[in-house]
Amino acid sequence: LSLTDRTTDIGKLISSYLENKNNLEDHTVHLLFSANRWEQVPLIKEKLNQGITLVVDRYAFSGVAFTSAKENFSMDWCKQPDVGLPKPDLIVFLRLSVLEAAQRGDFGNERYECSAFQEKVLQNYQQLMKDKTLNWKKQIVDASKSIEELHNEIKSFTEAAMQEAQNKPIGELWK
Ligand code: 2DT
Ligand code: MG
Repeated sequence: LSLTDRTTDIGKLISSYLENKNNLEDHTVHLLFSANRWEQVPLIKEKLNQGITLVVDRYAFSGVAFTSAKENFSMDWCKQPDVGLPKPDLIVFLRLSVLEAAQRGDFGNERYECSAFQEKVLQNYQQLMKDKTLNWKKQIVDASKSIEELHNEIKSFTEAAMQEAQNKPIGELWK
């Protein structure tokens, strides 16, 4: 499951913002990213209640890390719209240096894809990872490996988390 879902009405607004085709006020776009998650919560809950494991890209952590990299946005303010979202059972940070990311296809075409901003975002992630109420995978994963290697590595430690989550109710994020 990909969050951001760029196909909904809200997702399309976000997508053109990221492609620099429109401009949105900073608070507004932050709230739209959050709304884009909330609109998927019924589906997320339905799947989880069917016993389906969801692998979600980015989620609220990117919301906070990216917006609070802008001037005059506190991390606390950035978290509020996402308070109460389904809480992940495990969060994995995949680390790629800005240099390597820049060498990958298409880097630089979208908003936020510039090195100085990405460094600020990284610092915000490091701040978010200190939160002991969340199950961050302690070891940061080196994302420069091949897809196959990454798949195997991530699979090796997610199976335990999946087992553990099986009989637990869905938690609430940052609440
Ligand atoms: P993708 O490359 O994954 O499509 O992300 N972003 C993402 C935010 O600023 N706030 C959010 O809540 C989320 C989920 C990160 C495109 C860019 O959107 C940023 C990169
Ligand atoms: Mg992208």
